[in-house]
Amino acid sequence: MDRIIFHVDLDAFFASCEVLRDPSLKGQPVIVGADPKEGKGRGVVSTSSYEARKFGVKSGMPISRAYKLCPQGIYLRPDIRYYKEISDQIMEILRSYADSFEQWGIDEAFLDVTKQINNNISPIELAQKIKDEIYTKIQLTCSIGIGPNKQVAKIASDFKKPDGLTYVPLDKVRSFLDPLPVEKIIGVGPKFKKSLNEKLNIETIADLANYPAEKLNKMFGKMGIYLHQVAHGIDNSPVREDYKRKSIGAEITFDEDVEDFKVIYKSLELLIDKLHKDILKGGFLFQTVVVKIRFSNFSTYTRQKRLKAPTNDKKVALKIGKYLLKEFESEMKKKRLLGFRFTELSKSKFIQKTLID
Ligand code: TTP
Ligand code: MG
Repeated sequence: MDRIIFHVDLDAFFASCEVLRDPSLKGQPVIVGADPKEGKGRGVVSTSSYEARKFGVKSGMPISRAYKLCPQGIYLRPDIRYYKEISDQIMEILRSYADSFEQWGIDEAFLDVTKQINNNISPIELAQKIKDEIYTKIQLTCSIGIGPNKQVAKIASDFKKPDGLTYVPLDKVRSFLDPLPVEKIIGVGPKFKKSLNEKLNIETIADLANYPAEKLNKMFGKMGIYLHQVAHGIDNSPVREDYKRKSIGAEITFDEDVEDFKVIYKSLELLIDKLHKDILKGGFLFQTVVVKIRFSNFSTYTRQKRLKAPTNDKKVALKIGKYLLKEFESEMKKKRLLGFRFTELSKSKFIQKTLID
């Protein structure tokens, strides 16, 4: 069956998050990365705002070079934890639109939306709706590529940036891909590109499509065949969430540092209650639980336990959560923060109703 796949990529993500936190940076050349130390700094540029890109600043470039190109830039160190928080909020919005969902790095995701499209809503309208919701709720822009598979969707999202929307329907795939350089394909890194360019004289995706598949197979094995297919617009890889890397968690920072451990246990119950709803809503099982406790002097401890088998039983979570916190009970210091996390998630094949009840 024909699929409709979206690839969503946030624009200048780290830099846009910084502008979100400090709106006075809007419209300025913001460069996130190592400290430039007035041109003597080591390290590289993580990313930069589109205003900074006009000066030639690029991700991965030495920060000293960026400083030469754009000395008037606003240079900031990365705050990954903050970017991750924003990313989580965006991913939650995206996930709610997808039949299946796959996060790809901190600011990208694939959505299989095949079942969402009908006479009432076209792919472009749905993509616009997603862009609008992200802009209204988070005030960030993204670029969306739409195609019949992941490779085409990903290449399409990069086609027009920032704030782009590119739809490549099935019958336009070949004419869209043909003129693009081969390195646009996911999986063709700088080394691979070099050998395609230099050994085989393959520069564009059309060159790759026209190259005999057997020869590519001989040279690069299965990868050669796969790339040949991609060049013909074929990519059957599914949009599939990597549950193992996913986790559902939250933290409470107390308004006032807490002395009584009973309050800690009560807060644990509240946290687990709330998070467990998301476990059920997503149809997840968990196999590991993690607790985190921070004292008023900021010393922080995490403890985790892996279960013998995956479950979605809330009582088990609570029991283990309390067990893991027990060693801190006799600690006299005041408590500042409590966290809880379900990890090593998997999908339950059927909702285990008895357990939920
Ligand atoms: P990208 O999506 O590649 O870049 P971007 O979001 O900054 O810009 P674009 O509008 O072109 O999508 O990467 C996402 C984030 O990952 C980026 O904001 C910073 C980080 N990153 C690095 O730290 N180093 C790098 O070399 C790259 C490419 C990205
Ligand atoms: Mg991006």
